[in-house]
Amino acid sequence: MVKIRSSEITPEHVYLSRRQFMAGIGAVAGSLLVTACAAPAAQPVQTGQATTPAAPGAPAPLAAPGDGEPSASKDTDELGDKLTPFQSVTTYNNFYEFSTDKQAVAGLAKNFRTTPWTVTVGGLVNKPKTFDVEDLLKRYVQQERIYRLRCVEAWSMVIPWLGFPLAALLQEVEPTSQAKYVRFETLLDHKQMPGQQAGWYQWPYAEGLRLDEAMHDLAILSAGLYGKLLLPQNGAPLRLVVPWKYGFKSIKSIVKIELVAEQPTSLWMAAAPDEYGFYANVNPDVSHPRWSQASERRIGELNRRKTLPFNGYADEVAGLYTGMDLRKYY
Ligand SMILES: Nc1nc2c(c(=O)[nH]1)N[C@H]1C(S)=C(S)[C@@H](COP(=O)(O)O)O[C@H]1N2
Ligand SMILES: [Mo]
Repeated sequence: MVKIRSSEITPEHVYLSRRQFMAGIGAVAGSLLVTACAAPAAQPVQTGQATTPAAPGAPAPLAAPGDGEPSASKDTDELGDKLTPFQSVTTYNNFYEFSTDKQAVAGLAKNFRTTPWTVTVGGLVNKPKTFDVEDLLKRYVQQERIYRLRCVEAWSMVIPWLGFPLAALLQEVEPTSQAKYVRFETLLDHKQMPGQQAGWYQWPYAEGLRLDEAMHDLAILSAGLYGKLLLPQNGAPLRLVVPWKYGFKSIKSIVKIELVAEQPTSLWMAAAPDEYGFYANVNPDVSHPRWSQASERRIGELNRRKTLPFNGYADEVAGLYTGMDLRKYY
């Protein structure tokens, strides 16, 4: 398993300052928080260790969306690329359930109800379970992961997510030996999500990963960014983030996770099979039928930049695809 770079782990002081945002922390021992959060920094984290549930009662170190200033432990990613401002991350969004107009999403999603919210994890597992999102946030240490997000439309951002490895949740439900893929589904609720009234897509939004991709430490479930809980437009209360794949794989507002034997069909594969494949790994050498993927526009920058294979995470993830023709499996 790949090790998390130390640059991707939130230093202790960030948790401590974030802690000040939290209401009702009161008597919870600071030492408990420090122990839980300092552990990963002290030693390289293997997937197995990262999945250790947080100590019982350890609070989720996230500020409510309206509370506190957006904060991150660094202003750049590990390549030195600047973080995309909070303002851009929260006002330029793809979330077709609300609108196909990126700048209209935030307003339309403003009153989206994200509590209470449960995520059902089932299918080919020994221990199917429905989790309350709030419990998940207490159960696993929320790590900061500064990742590049590369949309298939050839724009990109750098976002300081807060989340935990998807592997932690999957290990807890114990996939059976027949489980080969993971399928994810977004909430279906056309009253709250006006975009779901449009008949062009097969709602609910669905996505999938191969099980070994899903178990990779870089794949996280995120409930926050910039030190705060996610706003609805970014996929509250819980969304997937798979940084080496095009952004559409990072499905928002998840209600269901299912372990399955066959490769799932995503909303985009069903809508345009010639344009969107199952793998969707960021690849400068495989053009979209209607545009090149060789370069991209980083939000906030004037000049285009070169697109990196696997969005810059090739060292970590290329091994998942050994022997596969990436022109065919796009
Ligand atoms: N349910 C759902 N998830 C989704 C989408 C969507 O329309 N619906 N859009 C995807 C696309 S195309 C991108 S680029 C990212 C954008 O995430 P962001 O708005 O948080 O930057 O979300 C992805 N997840
Ligand atoms: Mo996207």
